[in-house]
Amino acid sequence: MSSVDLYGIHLSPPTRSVNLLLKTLNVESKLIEVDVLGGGTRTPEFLAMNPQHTVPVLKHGDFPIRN
Ligand SMILES: N[C@@H](CCC(=O)N[C@@H](CS)C(=O)NCC(=O)O)C(=O)O
Repeated sequence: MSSVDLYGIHLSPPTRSVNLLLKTLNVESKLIEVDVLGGGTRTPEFLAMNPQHTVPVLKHGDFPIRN
């Protein structure tokens, strides 16, 4: 499997949970820091990826996975 992008922030427990799972499953991933406190989840680009404006979001290619 090619690398996945994890959009999030270390301060976020849900981001850390997903990050731990990726590491446990040996899934190659890159953390893309989102400025959550500065409105980074409310930008048009982020809202297109996750209308619920929350991290974490996993992205594999163009396909976003959010909950
Ligand atoms: N349903 C999500 C919610 C995650 C969540 O609440 N993330 C917070 C940070 S810990 C967030 O992105 N807040 C930004 C916002 O609401 O704009 C989950 O449990 O994974």
